[in-house]
Amino acid sequence: MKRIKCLAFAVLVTCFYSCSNKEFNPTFKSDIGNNGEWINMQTVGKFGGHEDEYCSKVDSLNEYSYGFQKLMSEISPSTIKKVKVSCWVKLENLTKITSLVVSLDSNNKSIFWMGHDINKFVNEPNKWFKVEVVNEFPKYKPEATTVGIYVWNNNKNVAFIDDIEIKFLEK
Ligand SMILES: [Ca+2]
Repeated sequence: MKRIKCLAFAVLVTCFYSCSNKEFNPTFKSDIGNNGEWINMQTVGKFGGHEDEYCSKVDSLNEYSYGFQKLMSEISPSTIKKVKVSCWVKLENLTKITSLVVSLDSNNKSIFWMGHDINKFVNEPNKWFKVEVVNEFPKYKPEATTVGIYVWNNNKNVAFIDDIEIKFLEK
């Protein structure tokens, strides 16, 4: 009886793992400072981050925050339909618009570009707020297309960015 129970448990565990493997949602998280997927790391410093000292700062010198850049075929060989992005932001000035950008480039040509106004997620200056956006991608060639995700202070606003989390979805 005990052996049957063990066997049943093993089958259950195997099923759980194989079932969960079918779920496709590669996630990239960063509390900053670990790997090569992240660009513009020169903007990162001890500026008083969301949950620790470190975050990325954009200002009149740095227009683009730390962000994510990767070839789509390195994320998945199958087509990704959607991306969910969240990050934490702190703004000094709420009157200047700052954007969270999601873009696809194919052979140095833009095939998708969306600049989300992050100010509408922020109620007070100099406090951390969470920004969440979803984008649907157009058709693209995974082996020739690069995704880019970052904050752009097109108005030279001072903004702090931390804890970018990216989920790619098949549907
Ligand atoms: Ca941080």
